[in-house]
Amino acid sequence: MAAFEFPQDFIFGTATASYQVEGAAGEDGRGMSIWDRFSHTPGKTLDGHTGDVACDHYHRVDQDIALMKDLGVAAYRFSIAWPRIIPDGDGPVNPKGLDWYSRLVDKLLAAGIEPFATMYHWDLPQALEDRHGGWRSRKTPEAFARYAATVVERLGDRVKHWMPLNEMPATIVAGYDAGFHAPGAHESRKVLNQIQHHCLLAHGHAVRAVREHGGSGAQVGTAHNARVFVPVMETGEHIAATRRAFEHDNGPMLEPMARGTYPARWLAAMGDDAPEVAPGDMQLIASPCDFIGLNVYRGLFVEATDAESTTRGMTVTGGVENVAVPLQMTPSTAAEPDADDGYSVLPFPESYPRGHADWVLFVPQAIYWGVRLLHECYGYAKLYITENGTVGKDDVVAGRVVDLDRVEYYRLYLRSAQRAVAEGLPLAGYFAWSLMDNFEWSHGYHDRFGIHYVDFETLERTPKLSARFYAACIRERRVV
Ligand code: BGP
Repeated sequence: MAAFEFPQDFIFGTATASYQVEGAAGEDGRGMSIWDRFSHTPGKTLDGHTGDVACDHYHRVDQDIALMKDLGVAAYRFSIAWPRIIPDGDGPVNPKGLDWYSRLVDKLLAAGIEPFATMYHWDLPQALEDRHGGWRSRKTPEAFARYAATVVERLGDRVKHWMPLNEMPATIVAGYDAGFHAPGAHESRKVLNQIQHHCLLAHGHAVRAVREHGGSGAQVGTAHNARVFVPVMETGEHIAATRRAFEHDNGPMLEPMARGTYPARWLAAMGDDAPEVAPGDMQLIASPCDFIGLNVYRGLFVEATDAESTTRGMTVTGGVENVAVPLQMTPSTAAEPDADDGYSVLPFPESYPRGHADWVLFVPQAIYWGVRLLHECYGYAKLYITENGTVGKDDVVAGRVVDLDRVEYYRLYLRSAQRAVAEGLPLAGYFAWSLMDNFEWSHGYHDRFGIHYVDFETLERTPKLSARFYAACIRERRVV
């Protein structure tokens, strides 16, 4: 048997998100999103970059599907822009917006590529932010419920995989606490916890919308950036400590979705800042999912400590001020761990290998451990890696991008995915982030994550070496 093999039914895909690639910001009745406002506000993105044009995926979608065919991917994860569907968030539906995604889905299916649709990848209609305070208000999950039902009703005959909210922690913490994402707010702990609750409610509404309107075979699960912890060495005590770190850090979001409760300890730590919960909320939030998607770029190393040990103080939980790892890495909404939790998160040495951005630390084991811990701690019976990739400098030399750093990243992370499969963990597929270089949020077009290079002057796409590498892995169904 060949080394690092994947089973025949393992899904290899690639991913993008609406605001990062589509462009066509003012076309076909699209409303304004909080990312339009934010990126057009001076000082919010590097060099004032915006997603007005982005990769022009909106007009070049045929070409992009051809790139996917060349890769041989079986699935494409894209996101639907809420402001294209319901331009002011909760008013009239814009048929032209729905039509565009309907055509996209048809084209994908004609190319033999399975559509995986994300309902929300951070581009909230600006009108909801202006009128209700966005995710601060319960009106937003209510509006989201209607939006989710609208897209599932229209596309659910053909789209069988749905992901409600991409990376809720990014919305909550990067958007409303640290402020380096739209809407760029800095809210109190109390407000943040309420925002978290509203995002979870939206998730629950979306799960119900898929059940109600999704037709037969519809599957739903969130694309979550659980904070992944990795034992510094794979011995019993460090693995146990890693599990404690994982549950402590991720519990405030994963426990409600998986079990319908907030962790008792988290509620106690939050005291008066705990979210207000209406009757029926927790049941809605815990509407059973078919899978969970994990967006994973790096992990954090954990070691077991005894209560006396003082390697702590380098914890990465809590507010942004406490972050001892590079910013631009979404902090969690957990409370500080206690000394007697018996684990410590190790600081990264300055010389630790990483991508061309501080936060993309090369921790390939994060895939294996992320999958294993989600499965073991929260009972998820099916998982996808919904995003994985790295940022490179990506120089074009004689028409080629020889991104050996990205190739090596993918080789190691894919081996880690294969380990999960080989050990019998229920990992069903993997999506490379991203199909092409795109608008990397506050870093604009500076941070390139694509396996295709995009010249942002001409919008020409060029496969990087990593695209050829990924295509070869897919073709041979093993890490080559
Ligand atoms: C994705 C974004 C990517 C990248 C990533 C970061 O969902 O669309 O462009 O920014 O998240 O992940 P994290 O928030 O875990 O740092």
